[in-house]
Amino acid sequence: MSKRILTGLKPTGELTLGNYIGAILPFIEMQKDFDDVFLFVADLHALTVYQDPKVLRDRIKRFVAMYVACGVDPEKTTIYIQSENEYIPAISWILECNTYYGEASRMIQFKEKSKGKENFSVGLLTYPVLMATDILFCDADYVPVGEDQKQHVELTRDIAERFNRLYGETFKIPIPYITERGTKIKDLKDPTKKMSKSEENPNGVISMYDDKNTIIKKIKGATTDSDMTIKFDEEKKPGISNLLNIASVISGKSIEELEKEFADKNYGEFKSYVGEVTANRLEEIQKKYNDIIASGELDRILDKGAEKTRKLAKEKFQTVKEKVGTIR
Ligand code: ATP
Ligand code: LTN
Repeated sequence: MSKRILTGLKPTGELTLGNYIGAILPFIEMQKDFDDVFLFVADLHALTVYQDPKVLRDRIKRFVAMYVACGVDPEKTTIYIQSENEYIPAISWILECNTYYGEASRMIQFKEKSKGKENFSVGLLTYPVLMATDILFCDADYVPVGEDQKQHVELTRDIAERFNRLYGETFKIPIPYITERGTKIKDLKDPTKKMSKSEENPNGVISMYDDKNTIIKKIKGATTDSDMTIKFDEEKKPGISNLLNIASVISGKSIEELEKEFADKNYGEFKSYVGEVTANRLEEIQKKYNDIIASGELDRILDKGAEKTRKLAKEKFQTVKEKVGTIR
């Protein structure tokens, strides 16, 4: 029986090399093995923190074009924008009424993003319920996400199980599919934290839109230790280990092969290599990206995705309404 996989990324900043390696590439691999795949732009999730409306509007389309440029096949994958589906927030309200305040407030991401702040939005608290709706409206089987999102998929399972118990079989119980492959890409300037698209210092983050010189310069400037050996050791050598991770994914060589290849080379030579392979890969992707933008194909892809997913969400909304009794 065919299984459905689904994932989304939120447009809170421009896509980074971290998103590419940690989320987009694993998704592309799964695209080969599954024949029913959904990928969307979680723009409603981005609104939980303020976004400049003009920037957000353009960025949503940039995300879609970048998905395709990276290798997501629009003929195979259903690509859509979350906010174009008005049934999603409608279902989400009903699920919110079946979620406990205690469980939502225990989410690690909520605790981290609200810590020390007085005025954060209620949306930051209900964020995982909207995510649950993204997953449940279309009966997704597997949800590929990074380790940080696993707790949200577990909450989704709890909400779905509770709803099914109370109102009868309505939702499929999804399974989180952790895609990290041991590669959490770190910030180049501070290799103890993850490379993040909403990070303010651009020098530690490689954007998917950076040009060749910028990428080479950023990698040259990456923080490394004062030792001289190119060895993978995340604790003692987080900077070099991060560069080894990047180089390994991009070049397709194993970490051990790279360690051998650079055994008697210095950090400068190694950084030049990592900069070169990374810049070449992003240059290829950017060429495709420009072609897609110029082709005018995006609207066709998105219309198709919206039509298919709205139909599914409308049916699920109808079922949910019948189950809870809000129906004439
Ligand atoms: P934000 O800065 O707004 O929190 P982010 O760049 O950290 O955003 P998310 O939108 O939360 O990323 O994540 C999108 C997907 O990319 C998730 O599946 C997440 O696990 C993955 N991801 C994000 N950053 C990295 C990283 N540095 N290395 C590997 N995977 C990552
Ligand atoms: N919360 C996720 C983005 C996201 C998502 C989803 C991922 C929103 N809805 C549904 C998987 C399934 C994030 O921050 N990466």
